[in-house]
Amino acid sequence: MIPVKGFSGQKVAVLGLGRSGLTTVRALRAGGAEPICWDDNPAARETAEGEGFSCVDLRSHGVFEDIAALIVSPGIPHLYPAPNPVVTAAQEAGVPVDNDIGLFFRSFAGPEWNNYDTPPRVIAVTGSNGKSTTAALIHHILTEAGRASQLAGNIGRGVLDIDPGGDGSVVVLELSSYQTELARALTPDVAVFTNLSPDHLDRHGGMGGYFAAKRRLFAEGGPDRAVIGIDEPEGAFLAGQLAEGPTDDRVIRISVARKLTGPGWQVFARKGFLSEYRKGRQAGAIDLREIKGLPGAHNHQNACSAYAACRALGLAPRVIESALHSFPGLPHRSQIIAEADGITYVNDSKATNVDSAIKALSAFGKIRWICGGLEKEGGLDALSEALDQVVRAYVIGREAAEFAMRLKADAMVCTTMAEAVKQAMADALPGETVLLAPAAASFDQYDNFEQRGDDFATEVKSRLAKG
Ligand code: UMA
Repeated sequence: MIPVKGFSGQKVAVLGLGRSGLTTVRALRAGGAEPICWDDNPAARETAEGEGFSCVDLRSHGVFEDIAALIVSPGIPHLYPAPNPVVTAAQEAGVPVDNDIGLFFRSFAGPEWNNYDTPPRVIAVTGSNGKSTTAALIHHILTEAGRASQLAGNIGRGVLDIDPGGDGSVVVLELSSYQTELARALTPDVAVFTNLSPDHLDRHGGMGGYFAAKRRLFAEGGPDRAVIGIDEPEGAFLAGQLAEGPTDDRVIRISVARKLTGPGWQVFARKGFLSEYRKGRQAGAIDLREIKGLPGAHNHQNACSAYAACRALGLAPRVIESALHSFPGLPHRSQIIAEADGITYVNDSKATNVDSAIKALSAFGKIRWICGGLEKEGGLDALSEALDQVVRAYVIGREAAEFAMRLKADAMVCTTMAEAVKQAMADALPGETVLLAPAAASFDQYDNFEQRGDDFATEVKSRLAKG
Protein backbone atom coordinates (compact mmCIF):
# COMPACT_ATOMS: atom_id res chain seq x y z
CA MET A 1 0.00 0.00 0.00
CA ILE A 2 1.21 3.51 -0.81
CA PRO A 3 -0.08 5.85 1.93
CA VAL A 4 -1.40 9.02 0.29
CA LYS A 5 0.63 12.11 1.16
CA GLY A 6 -0.50 15.68 1.59
CA PHE A 7 -3.95 15.22 3.11
CA SER A 8 -3.19 14.30 6.73
CA GLY A 9 -6.02 15.45 9.00
CA GLN A 10 -8.15 16.53 6.00
CA LYS A 11 -11.35 15.14 4.55
CA VAL A 12 -11.08 13.73 1.04
CA ALA A 13 -14.17 12.67 -0.93
CA VAL A 14 -13.97 9.45 -2.98
CA LEU A 15 -16.55 8.70 -5.69
CA GLY A 16 -16.77 5.05 -6.76
CA LEU A 17 -15.82 2.13 -4.53
CA GLY A 18 -14.77 -0.53 -7.02
CA ARG A 19 -11.22 -1.81 -7.41
CA SER A 20 -9.55 1.60 -7.66
CA GLY A 21 -11.91 3.40 -5.24
CA LEU A 22 -11.64 0.91 -2.40
CA THR A 23 -7.84 0.87 -2.70
CA THR A 24 -7.87 4.67 -2.68
CA VAL A 25 -9.87 5.00 0.54
CA ARG A 26 -7.54 2.54 2.28
CA ALA A 27 -4.44 4.42 1.07
CA LEU A 28 -5.94 7.78 2.13
CA ARG A 29 -6.62 6.44 5.61
CA ALA A 30 -3.07 4.99 5.78
CA GLY A 31 -1.76 8.50 5.00
CA GLY A 32 -3.79 10.09 7.82
CA ALA A 33 -6.65 11.56 5.77
CA GLU A 34 -10.34 11.07 6.52
CA PRO A 35 -12.00 9.59 3.42
CA ILE A 36 -15.67 10.39 2.84
CA CYS A 37 -16.96 7.96 0.26
CA TRP A 38 -19.86 7.29 -2.04
CA ASP A 39 -20.91 4.72 -4.62
CA ASP A 40 -24.31 4.64 -6.32
CA ASN A 41 -24.39 0.89 -5.71
CA PRO A 42 -25.53 0.07 -2.13
CA ALA A 43 -23.52 -3.21 -2.14
CA ALA A 44 -20.28 -1.28 -2.77
CA ARG A 45 -21.12 1.13 0.07
CA GLU A 46 -21.79 -1.81 2.37
CA THR A 47 -18.33 -3.24 1.64
CA ALA A 48 -16.68 0.10 2.45
CA GLU A 49 -18.73 0.55 5.61
CA GLY A 50 -17.73 -2.96 6.63
CA GLU A 51 -14.13 -1.71 6.67
CA GLY A 52 -15.10 1.24 8.86
CA PHE A 53 -15.31 3.94 6.16
CA SER A 54 -18.11 6.47 6.30
CA CYS A 55 -20.37 6.87 3.28
CA VAL A 56 -22.13 10.16 2.60
CA ASP A 57 -24.20 11.00 -0.47
CA LEU A 58 -21.81 13.39 -2.20
CA ARG A 59 -24.71 14.91 -4.15
CA SER A 60 -26.16 16.38 -0.91
CA HIS A 61 -26.13 20.15 -0.57
CA GLY A 62 -23.05 21.64 1.12
CA VAL A 63 -21.05 18.39 1.33
CA PHE A 64 -17.99 19.94 -0.33
CA GLU A 65 -17.65 22.83 2.13
CA ASP A 66 -14.85 21.19 4.14
CA ILE A 67 -13.45 18.72 1.60
CA ALA A 68 -9.84 19.06 0.36
CA ALA A 69 -10.20 17.04 -2.89
CA LEU A 70 -12.54 14.74 -4.82
CA ILE A 71 -11.07 11.48 -6.12
CA VAL A 72 -13.06 9.93 -8.98
CA SER A 73 -12.95 6.31 -10.25
CA PRO A 74 -11.99 5.90 -13.92
CA GLY A 75 -15.33 4.40 -15.01
CA ILE A 76 -17.27 7.47 -13.83
CA PRO A 77 -17.56 10.24 -16.47
CA HIS A 78 -16.02 13.57 -15.42
CA LEU A 79 -16.67 15.47 -18.67
CA TYR A 80 -18.25 13.54 -21.58
CA PRO A 81 -20.87 12.41 -22.42
CA ALA A 82 -21.90 14.44 -19.32
CA PRO A 83 -20.08 15.00 -16.05
CA ASN A 84 -21.28 13.05 -13.03
CA PRO A 85 -23.26 15.49 -10.80
CA VAL A 86 -20.79 14.94 -7.93
CA VAL A 87 -17.92 16.14 -10.12
CA THR A 88 -19.96 19.23 -11.05
CA ALA A 89 -20.70 19.92 -7.37
CA ALA A 90 -16.99 19.70 -6.46
CA GLN A 91 -16.06 22.04 -9.29
CA GLU A 92 -18.70 24.55 -8.24
CA ALA A 93 -17.30 24.48 -4.70
CA GLY A 94 -13.76 25.03 -6.07
CA VAL A 95 -12.60 21.61 -4.85
CA PRO A 96 -9.78 20.00 -6.91
CA VAL A 97 -10.77 16.83 -8.76
CA ASP A 98 -8.14 14.08 -9.12
CA ASN A 99 -7.87 10.29 -9.36
CA ASP A 100 -5.82 7.48 -7.84
CA ILE A 101 -3.11 7.90 -10.49
CA GLY A 102 -2.57 11.56 -9.50
CA LEU A 103 -2.44 10.52 -5.82
CA PHE A 104 0.07 7.78 -6.65
CA PHE A 105 2.51 10.13 -8.40
CA ARG A 106 2.38 12.66 -5.56
CA SER A 107 2.88 9.95 -2.91
CA PHE A 108 5.26 7.34 -4.32
CA ALA A 109 8.67 8.92 -3.59
CA GLY A 110 9.85 8.77 0.04
CA PRO A 111 12.76 10.16 2.08
CA GLU A 112 14.22 6.61 2.27
CA TRP A 113 15.06 6.93 -1.42
CA ASN A 114 17.99 9.18 -0.43
CA ASN A 115 19.75 6.05 0.86
CA TYR A 116 19.13 3.99 -2.28
CA ASP A 117 21.82 3.34 -4.91
CA THR A 118 19.14 3.31 -7.63
CA PRO A 119 15.85 5.12 -6.95
CA PRO A 120 12.68 3.25 -7.94
CA ARG A 121 11.52 3.87 -11.50
CA VAL A 122 8.02 4.05 -12.94
CA ILE A 123 7.21 2.87 -16.46
CA ALA A 124 3.72 3.88 -17.64
CA VAL A 125 2.11 2.32 -20.71
CA THR A 126 -0.83 3.79 -22.62
CA GLY A 127 -2.33 3.36 -26.11
CA SER A 128 -5.43 1.82 -27.67
CA ASN A 129 -4.37 -1.79 -28.18
CA GLY A 130 -1.73 -3.99 -26.61
CA LYS A 131 -1.15 -1.92 -23.49
CA SER A 132 -2.01 -4.78 -21.11
CA THR A 133 0.27 -7.19 -22.97
CA THR A 134 3.06 -4.60 -23.23
CA ALA A 135 2.87 -3.71 -19.54
CA ALA A 136 2.74 -7.39 -18.49
CA LEU A 137 5.65 -8.17 -20.83
CA ILE A 138 7.82 -5.38 -19.38
CA HIS A 139 7.01 -6.67 -15.88
CA HIS A 140 7.91 -10.22 -16.96
CA ILE A 141 11.22 -9.17 -18.55
CA LEU A 142 12.25 -7.16 -15.49
CA THR A 143 11.34 -10.02 -13.15
CA GLU A 144 13.25 -12.54 -15.27
CA ALA A 145 16.23 -10.15 -15.26
CA GLY A 146 16.20 -10.15 -11.45
CA ARG A 147 14.76 -6.63 -10.99
CA ALA A 148 12.04 -6.25 -8.35
CA SER A 149 8.96 -5.23 -10.36
CA GLN A 150 5.30 -4.57 -9.57
CA LEU A 151 2.46 -4.34 -12.10
CA ALA A 152 -0.71 -2.27 -11.53
CA GLY A 153 -3.24 0.13 -13.10
CA ASN A 154 -5.84 -0.59 -15.75
CA ILE A 155 -4.64 -4.20 -15.86
CA GLY A 156 -6.72 -4.80 -12.72
CA ARG A 157 -4.83 -3.72 -9.60
CA GLY A 158 -5.40 -0.26 -8.12
CA VAL A 159 -2.10 1.65 -8.30
CA LEU A 160 -2.14 2.59 -4.61
CA ASP A 161 -2.31 -1.09 -3.69
CA ILE A 162 1.36 -1.76 -4.52
CA ASP A 163 4.18 -1.87 -1.96
CA PRO A 164 6.50 1.11 -1.52
CA GLY A 165 9.43 0.95 -3.96
CA GLY A 166 12.70 -0.62 -2.80
CA ASP A 167 16.24 0.10 -3.96
CA GLY A 168 16.47 -0.52 -7.74
CA SER A 169 12.82 -1.58 -8.04
CA VAL A 170 10.43 -0.76 -10.87
CA VAL A 171 6.67 -0.13 -11.04
CA VAL A 172 4.96 -0.86 -14.36
CA LEU A 173 1.59 0.86 -14.81
CA GLU A 174 -0.97 0.26 -17.52
CA LEU A 175 -2.91 3.54 -17.87
CA SER A 176 -6.17 4.01 -19.78
CA SER A 177 -7.30 7.29 -21.31
CA TYR A 178 -9.85 7.58 -18.48
CA GLN A 179 -6.96 7.56 -16.02
CA THR A 180 -4.52 9.84 -17.85
CA GLU A 181 -7.17 12.46 -18.60
CA LEU A 182 -7.97 13.27 -14.97
CA ALA A 183 -4.70 12.69 -13.07
CA ARG A 184 -3.25 15.94 -11.66
CA ALA A 185 0.27 14.46 -11.54
CA LEU A 186 1.73 12.19 -14.24
CA THR A 187 5.48 11.81 -13.84
CA PRO A 188 6.71 8.40 -15.02
CA ASP A 189 10.40 7.93 -15.79
CA VAL A 190 9.58 6.04 -19.00
CA ALA A 191 6.28 6.49 -20.86
CA VAL A 192 5.06 4.19 -23.64
CA PHE A 193 2.45 4.98 -26.33
CA THR A 194 1.65 1.73 -28.14
CA ASN A 195 -0.71 2.88 -30.93
CA LEU A 196 -3.99 4.71 -31.49
CA SER A 197 -7.31 3.59 -32.99
CA PRO A 198 -10.86 4.79 -32.20
CA ASP A 199 -12.13 3.68 -28.77
CA HIS A 200 -14.09 5.21 -25.87
CA LEU A 201 -14.98 8.16 -28.13
CA ASP A 202 -18.15 8.96 -26.15
CA ARG A 203 -16.01 9.55 -23.04
CA HIS A 204 -13.63 11.93 -24.80
CA GLY A 205 -15.88 13.90 -27.14
CA GLY A 206 -14.31 12.25 -30.22
CA MET A 207 -10.92 11.18 -31.50
CA GLY A 208 -9.17 14.50 -30.74
CA GLY A 209 -10.22 14.34 -27.10
CA TYR A 210 -9.17 10.69 -26.90
CA PHE A 211 -5.68 11.46 -28.23
CA ALA A 212 -5.39 14.54 -25.99
CA ALA A 213 -6.17 12.36 -22.94
CA LYS A 214 -3.39 9.91 -23.80
CA ARG A 215 -0.93 12.69 -24.71
CA ARG A 216 -1.09 14.09 -21.18
CA LEU A 217 1.18 11.22 -20.09
CA PHE A 218 3.97 12.81 -22.11
CA ALA A 219 3.14 16.47 -21.58
CA GLU A 220 2.51 16.81 -17.84
CA GLY A 221 5.76 15.61 -16.27
CA GLY A 222 7.94 15.01 -19.30
CA PRO A 223 9.29 11.44 -18.95
CA ASP A 224 13.07 10.90 -19.28
CA ARG A 225 12.36 8.51 -22.14
CA ALA A 226 9.32 8.24 -24.38
CA VAL A 227 8.70 5.02 -26.35
CA ILE A 228 6.28 5.86 -29.15
CA GLY A 229 4.59 3.75 -31.82
CA ILE A 230 4.69 5.92 -34.93
CA ASP A 231 2.61 3.83 -37.34
CA GLU A 232 -0.40 6.16 -36.93
CA PRO A 233 -0.28 9.93 -37.60
CA GLU A 234 -0.94 10.71 -33.91
CA GLY A 235 2.11 8.72 -32.73
CA ALA A 236 4.31 10.26 -35.44
CA PHE A 237 3.10 13.71 -34.40
CA LEU A 238 3.72 13.03 -30.71
CA ALA A 239 7.27 11.75 -31.35
CA GLY A 240 7.96 14.83 -33.48
CA GLN A 241 6.65 17.17 -30.79
CA LEU A 242 8.75 15.59 -28.03
CA ALA A 243 12.08 15.29 -29.87
CA GLU A 244 14.43 18.30 -30.00
CA GLY A 245 15.88 17.04 -33.29
CA PRO A 246 16.51 13.90 -35.36
CA THR A 247 19.27 12.59 -33.04
CA ASP A 248 17.40 13.21 -29.77
CA ASP A 249 17.39 9.76 -28.19
CA ARG A 250 15.00 10.60 -25.37
CA VAL A 251 12.38 9.46 -27.87
CA ILE A 252 12.50 5.80 -28.99
CA ARG A 253 10.41 5.33 -32.13
CA ILE A 254 8.61 2.02 -32.75
CA SER A 255 7.21 0.60 -36.00
CA VAL A 256 5.88 -2.68 -37.34
CA ALA A 257 5.05 -1.13 -40.72
CA ARG A 258 8.51 -0.10 -41.95
CA LYS A 259 12.22 -0.08 -41.37
CA LEU A 260 13.23 3.02 -39.40
CA THR A 261 16.43 4.59 -40.60
CA GLY A 262 16.78 7.88 -38.71
CA PRO A 263 19.89 8.86 -36.70
CA GLY A 264 18.05 8.63 -33.34
CA TRP A 265 16.95 5.59 -31.33
CA GLN A 266 14.46 3.19 -32.90
CA VAL A 267 13.10 -0.33 -32.65
CA PHE A 268 11.12 -1.95 -35.44
CA ALA A 269 9.89 -5.39 -36.47
CA ARG A 270 9.67 -6.61 -40.05
CA LYS A 271 8.82 -10.14 -41.20
CA GLY A 272 9.11 -11.34 -37.60
CA PHE A 273 12.54 -9.85 -36.87
CA LEU A 274 13.03 -7.13 -34.26
CA SER A 275 15.86 -4.65 -34.87
CA GLU A 276 17.19 -1.89 -32.66
CA TYR A 277 19.17 0.99 -34.18
CA ARG A 278 20.81 3.77 -32.20
CA LYS A 279 22.85 6.58 -33.73
CA GLY A 280 22.75 4.79 -37.09
CA ARG A 281 24.18 1.52 -35.74
CA GLN A 282 22.41 -1.77 -35.09
CA ALA A 283 22.39 -2.41 -31.33
CA GLY A 284 20.15 -5.49 -31.14
CA ALA A 285 18.28 -8.09 -33.23
CA ILE A 286 15.78 -10.78 -32.19
CA ASP A 287 13.90 -13.43 -34.18
CA LEU A 288 10.35 -13.12 -32.86
CA ARG A 289 8.81 -15.82 -35.06
CA GLU A 290 9.35 -18.71 -32.66
CA ILE A 291 8.13 -16.90 -29.54
CA LYS A 292 4.92 -18.73 -28.68
CA GLY A 293 3.51 -16.18 -26.22
CA LEU A 294 3.67 -13.36 -28.80
CA PRO A 295 2.11 -14.48 -32.12
CA GLY A 296 1.31 -12.01 -34.91
CA ALA A 297 2.31 -8.50 -35.95
CA HIS A 298 0.25 -6.89 -33.18
CA ASN A 299 2.26 -8.82 -30.61
CA HIS A 300 5.49 -7.96 -32.40
CA GLN A 301 4.59 -4.32 -31.83
CA ASN A 302 4.07 -5.10 -28.13
CA ALA A 303 7.46 -6.87 -28.09
CA CYS A 304 9.17 -3.83 -29.68
CA SER A 305 7.61 -1.42 -27.14
CA ALA A 306 8.50 -3.64 -24.16
CA TYR A 307 12.02 -4.20 -25.52
CA ALA A 308 12.54 -0.42 -25.89
CA ALA A 309 11.22 0.35 -22.40
CA CYS A 310 13.58 -2.25 -20.89
CA ARG A 311 16.50 -0.96 -22.96
CA ALA A 312 15.71 2.53 -21.60
CA LEU A 313 16.31 1.07 -18.12
CA GLY A 314 19.66 -0.34 -19.27
CA LEU A 315 18.83 -4.05 -19.76
CA ALA A 316 20.98 -5.91 -22.30
CA PRO A 317 19.36 -7.18 -25.54
CA ARG A 318 20.26 -10.80 -24.76
CA VAL A 319 18.61 -10.65 -21.32
CA ILE A 320 15.44 -9.26 -22.91
CA GLU A 321 15.49 -11.89 -25.68
CA SER A 322 15.68 -14.74 -23.22
CA ALA A 323 12.75 -13.34 -21.19
CA LEU A 324 10.60 -12.89 -24.34
CA HIS A 325 10.81 -16.65 -24.90
CA SER A 326 9.39 -17.46 -21.47
CA PHE A 327 6.48 -14.96 -21.64
CA PRO A 328 3.31 -17.05 -21.29
CA GLY A 329 0.99 -14.40 -22.83
CA LEU A 330 -2.02 -12.92 -21.11
CA PRO A 331 -5.25 -14.87 -20.63
CA HIS A 332 -7.82 -14.32 -23.42
CA ARG A 333 -5.32 -12.51 -25.71
CA SER A 334 -4.01 -14.82 -28.46
CA GLN A 335 -3.44 -17.32 -25.65
CA ILE A 336 -2.50 -20.85 -26.68
CA ILE A 337 -4.60 -23.01 -24.37
CA ALA A 338 -3.84 -26.44 -25.85
CA GLU A 339 -1.94 -28.26 -28.60
CA ALA A 340 -2.97 -31.76 -29.61
CA ASP A 341 -2.66 -33.92 -32.74
CA GLY A 342 -0.97 -31.07 -34.61
CA ILE A 343 -3.89 -28.68 -33.90
CA THR A 344 -3.39 -25.50 -31.88
CA TYR A 345 -6.21 -24.04 -29.76
CA VAL A 346 -6.10 -20.28 -29.22
CA ASN A 347 -8.27 -18.14 -26.95
CA ASP A 348 -8.56 -14.49 -28.05
CA SER A 349 -11.87 -13.75 -26.35
CA LYS A 350 -10.56 -10.19 -25.80
CA ALA A 351 -11.09 -9.65 -29.56
CA THR A 352 -14.41 -7.96 -28.79
CA ASN A 353 -14.40 -5.80 -31.92
CA VAL A 354 -13.65 -6.20 -35.62
CA ASP A 355 -10.26 -4.45 -35.43
CA SER A 356 -8.87 -6.77 -32.75
CA ALA A 357 -10.33 -9.87 -34.47
CA ILE A 358 -8.52 -8.89 -37.70
CA LYS A 359 -5.25 -8.72 -35.74
CA ALA A 360 -5.84 -12.16 -34.22
CA LEU A 361 -6.81 -13.67 -37.59
CA SER A 362 -3.65 -12.38 -39.23
CA ALA A 363 -1.47 -13.99 -36.56
CA PHE A 364 -2.20 -17.62 -37.56
CA GLY A 365 -2.28 -19.94 -40.60
CA LYS A 366 -5.30 -22.11 -41.58
CA ILE A 367 -7.99 -21.17 -39.07
CA ARG A 368 -11.16 -22.81 -37.76
CA TRP A 369 -12.66 -19.55 -36.54
CA ILE A 370 -15.14 -19.34 -33.65
CA CYS A 371 -16.81 -15.93 -33.80
CA GLY A 372 -20.05 -14.06 -33.12
CA GLY A 373 -21.89 -12.43 -30.26
CA LEU A 374 -23.20 -8.93 -29.75
CA GLU A 375 -22.16 -6.93 -32.78
CA LYS A 376 -20.54 -3.52 -32.30
CA GLU A 377 -21.02 -0.31 -34.29
CA GLY A 378 -19.40 -0.19 -37.72
CA GLY A 379 -20.54 -3.58 -39.09
CA LEU A 380 -18.53 -6.62 -40.16
CA ASP A 381 -17.38 -5.55 -43.64
CA ALA A 382 -13.82 -4.77 -42.57
CA LEU A 383 -13.36 -8.45 -41.62
CA SER A 384 -13.23 -9.40 -45.33
CA GLU A 385 -9.56 -8.33 -45.56
CA ALA A 386 -8.58 -10.93 -42.92
CA LEU A 387 -10.52 -14.01 -44.05
CA ASP A 388 -7.89 -15.55 -46.40
CA GLN A 389 -6.70 -17.97 -43.73
CA VAL A 390 -10.18 -18.90 -42.50
CA VAL A 391 -11.13 -22.42 -43.58
CA ARG A 392 -14.53 -22.16 -41.91
CA ALA A 393 -16.31 -19.95 -39.38
CA TYR A 394 -18.32 -21.47 -36.48
CA VAL A 395 -20.73 -18.80 -35.32
CA ILE A 396 -21.96 -18.39 -31.74
CA GLY A 397 -24.35 -15.88 -30.16
CA ARG A 398 -28.07 -15.27 -29.93
CA GLU A 399 -28.08 -13.74 -33.41
CA ALA A 400 -25.72 -16.37 -34.86
CA ALA A 401 -27.72 -16.94 -38.06
CA GLU A 402 -27.75 -13.21 -38.90
CA PHE A 403 -24.02 -12.85 -38.04
CA ALA A 404 -23.11 -15.90 -40.18
CA MET A 405 -25.05 -14.60 -43.18
CA ARG A 406 -23.04 -11.38 -43.20
CA LEU A 407 -19.62 -13.06 -43.12
CA LYS A 408 -17.88 -13.41 -46.45
CA ALA A 409 -16.70 -16.92 -45.48
CA ASP A 410 -18.00 -20.48 -45.27
CA ALA A 411 -19.92 -20.20 -41.99
CA MET A 412 -21.78 -22.73 -39.81
CA VAL A 413 -24.44 -21.52 -37.36
CA CYS A 414 -23.60 -23.11 -34.00
CA THR A 415 -25.17 -20.66 -31.49
CA THR A 416 -23.51 -22.18 -28.39
CA MET A 417 -19.83 -22.45 -27.53
CA ALA A 418 -20.22 -26.18 -26.87
CA GLU A 419 -21.53 -26.78 -30.39
CA ALA A 420 -18.94 -24.50 -32.03
CA VAL A 421 -16.02 -26.23 -30.28
CA LYS A 422 -17.47 -29.68 -31.09
CA GLN A 423 -17.83 -28.87 -34.81
CA ALA A 424 -14.51 -27.06 -35.13
CA MET A 425 -12.66 -29.92 -33.44
CA ALA A 426 -14.37 -32.51 -35.63
CA ASP A 427 -13.33 -30.62 -38.79
CA ALA A 428 -9.82 -29.45 -37.83
CA LEU A 429 -6.82 -31.07 -39.54
CA PRO A 430 -3.19 -31.23 -38.34
CA GLY A 431 -1.45 -27.87 -38.91
CA GLU A 432 -4.65 -25.88 -38.37
CA THR A 433 -5.62 -23.54 -35.54
CA VAL A 434 -8.96 -23.45 -33.73
CA LEU A 435 -9.23 -19.75 -32.84
CA LEU A 436 -11.80 -18.00 -30.67
CA ALA A 437 -11.71 -14.36 -31.83
CA PRO A 438 -15.39 -13.30 -31.70
CA ALA A 439 -15.27 -9.79 -33.29
CA ALA A 440 -18.21 -9.04 -31.00
CA ALA A 441 -19.07 -8.35 -27.37
CA SER A 442 -20.02 -11.27 -25.13
CA PHE A 443 -22.97 -9.79 -23.23
CA ASP A 444 -25.69 -11.64 -25.17
CA GLN A 445 -24.49 -14.95 -23.64
CA TYR A 446 -21.89 -14.15 -20.93
CA ASP A 447 -21.20 -11.61 -18.17
CA ASN A 448 -17.88 -10.62 -19.76
CA PHE A 449 -15.23 -11.68 -22.28
CA GLU A 450 -13.28 -13.54 -19.57
CA GLN A 451 -16.23 -15.87 -18.91
CA ARG A 452 -16.57 -16.51 -22.66
CA GLY A 453 -12.86 -17.35 -22.96
CA ASP A 454 -13.03 -19.64 -19.94
CA ASP A 455 -16.03 -21.45 -21.48
CA PHE A 456 -14.04 -22.00 -24.70
CA ALA A 457 -11.04 -23.34 -22.76
CA THR A 458 -13.22 -25.65 -20.66
CA GLU A 459 -14.98 -27.07 -23.73
CA VAL A 460 -11.70 -27.67 -25.56
CA LYS A 461 -9.97 -29.29 -22.59
CA SER A 462 -12.87 -31.56 -21.65
CA ARG A 463 -13.20 -32.79 -25.26
CA LEU A 464 -9.45 -33.39 -25.51
CA ALA A 465 -9.53 -35.28 -22.20
CA LYS A 466 -12.34 -37.53 -23.52
CA GLY A 467 -10.20 -38.19 -26.61
N1 UMA B 1 -20.14 3.93 -10.03
C1 UMA B 1 -20.91 4.91 -9.42
N2 UMA B 1 -21.57 5.81 -10.21
C2 UMA B 1 -21.49 5.78 -11.57
C3 UMA B 1 -20.71 4.79 -12.19
C4 UMA B 1 -20.03 3.87 -11.38
O1 UMA B 1 -21.01 4.96 -8.20
O2 UMA B 1 -22.10 6.62 -12.23
C5 UMA B 1 -19.44 2.96 -9.20
C6 UMA B 1 -19.87 1.52 -9.46
O3 UMA B 1 -21.01 1.18 -8.74
C7 UMA B 1 -18.63 0.72 -9.02
C8 UMA B 1 -17.49 1.71 -9.22
O4 UMA B 1 -18.05 3.00 -9.48
O5 UMA B 1 -18.68 0.31 -7.67
C9 UMA B 1 -16.72 1.21 -10.44
O6 UMA B 1 -15.69 2.07 -10.74
P1 UMA B 1 -14.90 1.82 -12.09
O7 UMA B 1 -15.85 1.55 -13.22
O8 UMA B 1 -13.94 2.91 -12.27
O9 UMA B 1 -14.19 0.40 -11.85
P2 UMA B 1 -13.03 -0.08 -10.88
O10 UMA B 1 -13.47 -1.37 -10.31
O11 UMA B 1 -12.55 0.97 -9.94
O12 UMA B 1 -11.92 -0.43 -11.97
C10 UMA B 1 -11.09 0.60 -12.49
C11 UMA B 1 -10.98 0.40 -14.01
N3 UMA B 1 -12.31 0.46 -14.62
C12 UMA B 1 -12.60 1.27 -15.64
O13 UMA B 1 -11.78 2.02 -16.12
C13 UMA B 1 -13.99 1.21 -16.18
C14 UMA B 1 -10.35 -0.96 -14.30
O14 UMA B 1 -10.13 -1.07 -15.70
C15 UMA B 1 -9.01 -1.06 -13.58
O15 UMA B 1 -8.50 -2.38 -13.79
C16 UMA B 1 -9.19 -0.80 -12.09
O16 UMA B 1 -9.81 0.50 -11.89
C17 UMA B 1 -7.86 -0.79 -11.32
O17 UMA B 1 -7.04 0.28 -11.72
C18 UMA B 1 -11.03 -1.98 -16.40
C19 UMA B 1 -11.55 -1.37 -17.69
O18 UMA B 1 -12.58 -1.81 -18.18
C20 UMA B 1 -10.29 -3.26 -16.78
N4 UMA B 1 -10.85 -0.39 -18.30
C21 UMA B 1 -11.23 0.19 -19.54
C22 UMA B 1 -10.64 -0.58 -20.70
O19 UMA B 1 -9.66 -1.30 -20.52
O20 UMA B 1 -11.18 -0.45 -21.84
C23 UMA B 1 -10.73 1.63 -19.62
